[in-house]
Amino acid sequence: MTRSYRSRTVDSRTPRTGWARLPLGLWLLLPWLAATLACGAESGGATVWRFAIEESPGSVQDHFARAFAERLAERSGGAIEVKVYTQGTLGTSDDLVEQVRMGSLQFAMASPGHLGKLIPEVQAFLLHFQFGDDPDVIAAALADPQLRAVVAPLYAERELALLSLFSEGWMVWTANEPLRSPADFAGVKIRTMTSPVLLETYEAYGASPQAMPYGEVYSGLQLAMIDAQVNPVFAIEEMSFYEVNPVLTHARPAPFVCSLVSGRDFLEGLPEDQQALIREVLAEVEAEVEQVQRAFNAERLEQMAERQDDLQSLRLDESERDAFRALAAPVRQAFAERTGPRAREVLEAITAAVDRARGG
Ligand code: 6CS
Repeated sequence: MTRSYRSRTVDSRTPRTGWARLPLGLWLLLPWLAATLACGAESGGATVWRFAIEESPGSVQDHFARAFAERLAERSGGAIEVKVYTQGTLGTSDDLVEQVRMGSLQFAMASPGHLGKLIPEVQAFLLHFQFGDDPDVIAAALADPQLRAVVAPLYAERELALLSLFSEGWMVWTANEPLRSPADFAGVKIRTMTSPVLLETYEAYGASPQAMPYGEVYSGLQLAMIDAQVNPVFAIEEMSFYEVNPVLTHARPAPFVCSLVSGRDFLEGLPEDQQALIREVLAEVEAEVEQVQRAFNAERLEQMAERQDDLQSLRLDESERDAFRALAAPVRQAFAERTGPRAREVLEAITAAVDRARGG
């Protein structure tokens, strides 16, 4: 069905005053600039929204953003255009979130793995061994409206609207040696995302974790500034980490959880029909992306094995996982005590969503 959507942006043909005539010119431009930043730009009559992802072309986030863009364009009859900016184009994950908060970017992928400094409570999604092992349960738990209702206000208080929460597959450890036991982690410089709970988790395993942006990980491994890193299989392939870190250990400690955000004021300022269209499209794309991430993670493991002769892929058994599970439990406890009642509320909401997803 094609619908018509009225653009809310200020007409881009607004008379422009030459820069030579500043400061008067700057004053005349300010209302136009403010409206453009808040609502997106306009191109050939279409409203243009900017959507930045943390990953490269061909990634899970890329699929999500492009499916979102295509459906919005189609169902708005071309009135809405979404421009996708891939990894590194507009800065690091932290930069993207700041741009959304400021209104210069309308949508961004914002992984809790990098959001912990801004919203400490969302680090609840990073704790190990809490979702169980069933991908259907994980997907259903992350889609659970009651869980999202607990988490969304934390985003809103930081000028963000939580639009989606989804899994990109199991986190997998890569290194030059197998990481079968906590003893194997002793002194290993493992790169993590920047949320503090991740550092604490790997410290508990005996490692020497280091936080760094995604775009620096390959060179960090290549130059031996770090020894290991952790990411889903599709990312290990797309970022070529396996070339310099060919031993993959599958401990299934946690899914990679991602959130999609927009600016709170941007979203609330949109007409009802546009907000409804966004939500309708997101529901479809989320369901599709769960299948896409499973396919990407399965296929790319095979592709890496074909390309890299020394690739090893090890799956930990339950007793091996138990050793990590035991060390992860106090990290959860400390997080709950230190981060406060709302973090405990998120933890309880995750547990309840997992129970509901299991049919409990
Ligand atoms: O490790 C990271 O920083 C990133 N990993 C993935 C799979 N997505 C986004 C995030 O920035």
